[in-house]
Amino acid sequence: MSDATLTALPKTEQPHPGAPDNWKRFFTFSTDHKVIGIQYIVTAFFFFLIGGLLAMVMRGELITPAADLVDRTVYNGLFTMHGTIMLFMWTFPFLNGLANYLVPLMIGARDMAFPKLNAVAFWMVPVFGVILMASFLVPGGPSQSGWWAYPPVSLQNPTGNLINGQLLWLVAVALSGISSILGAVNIVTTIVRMRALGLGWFRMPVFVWAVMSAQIIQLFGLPALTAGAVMLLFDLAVGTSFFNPAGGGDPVLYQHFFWFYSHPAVYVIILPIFGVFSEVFPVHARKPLFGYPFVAVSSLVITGLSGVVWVHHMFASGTPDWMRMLFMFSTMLISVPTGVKVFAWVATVWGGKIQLTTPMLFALGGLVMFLFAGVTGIMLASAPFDIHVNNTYFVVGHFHYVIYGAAVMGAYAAIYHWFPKMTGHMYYEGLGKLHFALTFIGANLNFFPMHPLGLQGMPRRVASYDPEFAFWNVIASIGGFILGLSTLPFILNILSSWVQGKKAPNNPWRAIGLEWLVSSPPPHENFAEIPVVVSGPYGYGSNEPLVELAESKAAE
Ligand code: HEM
Ligand SMILES: [Cu+2]
Repeated sequence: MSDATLTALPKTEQPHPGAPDNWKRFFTFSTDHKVIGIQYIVTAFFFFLIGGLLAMVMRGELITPAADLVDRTVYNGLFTMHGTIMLFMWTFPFLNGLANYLVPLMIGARDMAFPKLNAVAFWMVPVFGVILMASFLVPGGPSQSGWWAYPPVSLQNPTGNLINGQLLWLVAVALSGISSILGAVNIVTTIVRMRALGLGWFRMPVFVWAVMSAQIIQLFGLPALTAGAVMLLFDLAVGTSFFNPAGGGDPVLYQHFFWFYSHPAVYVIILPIFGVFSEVFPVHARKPLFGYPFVAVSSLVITGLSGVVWVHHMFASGTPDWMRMLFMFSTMLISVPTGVKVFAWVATVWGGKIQLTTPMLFALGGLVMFLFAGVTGIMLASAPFDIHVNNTYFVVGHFHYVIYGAAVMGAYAAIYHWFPKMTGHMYYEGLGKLHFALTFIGANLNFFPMHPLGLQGMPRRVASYDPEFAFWNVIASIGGFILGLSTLPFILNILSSWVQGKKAPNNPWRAIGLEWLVSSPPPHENFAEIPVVVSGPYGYGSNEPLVELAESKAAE
């Protein structure tokens, strides 16, 4: 090991004295990236279930044209909290957890660059989670202004109380921004500074590339979102007028703050999922990733372009035509690096020895749904079409195909793929396949009907609708309930196999990658000796060893 590598190691490389070695450590202020990773993931799933329950109530409401299950105010609170929880409490914490768990292992490091900061960033999540949930209890209930919180709606405060749902919402979102910035500083520093000897940029797994690209977006984008949230908080709580038109403020300015971050945010979500696809396909098709350097670099290209597309959310906000043209063009450009990735995955799977394990099924299902979302995304990027379907269910259909179809399916693929490594146990394949079947059928039944509904003109964010929309809504609701049901085999599988599942070998998939060279679950310090990497990450079918030290171990 070189001196440079040695000095780059964090001070925590010794096992923490007295750290409990059982489930209790997940309830401590642990600085072990693996414990923090699992803490994030489990917390995220807890909120995923809450967000899902709210969605079930909404689909229950929408199964009939009348607003008969909940009234309109409650419905507004439901979609606001559903969207907020799914984005800020589920996807970001989940992906941070995955990155936390995998990145140090994949780059041959013993921990993150700043282990204590890592723990602080995680423990903020339950704190702002509680703040957000508390808004169900305050008079007036949770915020009703949607997860985008546009003023002037978000400045209304009908109860007149200082502590109201919107205020709690803004505090939680601002804290979430700060927590994610801390996480991003840590993850980017770790990847840039702490790679094992020999792990040059073009020997780095695509997942690591993708996580780094996503976290760079957090660094430039989140300050805008957080500033916007804090300014809105001031307008709401102490009567400033940054965005309040009544006092001379500009509500559209808020939209710029918001979307400057919130469009790139979709790439913060989707890039690591692209990373998951890029890891799962080569392993379960037993082939090298096609066009590896292009797939790796396309992540950074997407990061760059993502910073110049936000106005496509404002085509209908009085945006001048020349600006619409510009942002229409930049939005469409993103399909180029995205297409590079999709092409590479298809070429990787093509003619491979495909093993239809649960992670592979989820990755393939996610890819199919992402392709569909890509088509509707390009349609939306075209300003004339977008203005036609703006604020209809077409948009809701599009982003749920992305966010459920690609991101949630990809998240499940990741869980099943790395579950043996994380827990040291195998999951049950049969339950996994049942989970996949219910998810895939449920998601398509739920989200496909939203496209015809949108084209027919059904507006989004409504609790009741014209009876002509009933047919597709019934189908969507049935799909929604199937989706809700699909989480049961998942939870059953994870809990029971974690407790009593078959013991997992160190490398159950015969995969290539540093994380598969350590035991399952990995020891506290990850690597007894930091490996020296001597080849690229996807050498399936070639006999090149990945690392010098591990040749003997890899044989087991
Ligand atoms: C990659 C992951 C993606 C995610 C997570 C995502 C998510 C979303 C969300 C949440 C919205 C709704 C915003 C609102 O509430 O008004 C939206 C709208 C939109 N998306 Fe995407 N999207 C993704 C990819 C794309 C792509 C690849 C394109 C174009 C090539 C695209 C184009 C658009 C456009 C133009 C709108 C605005 C529609 C409107 O007028 O409301 N999206 N997307
Ligand atoms: Cu966007």
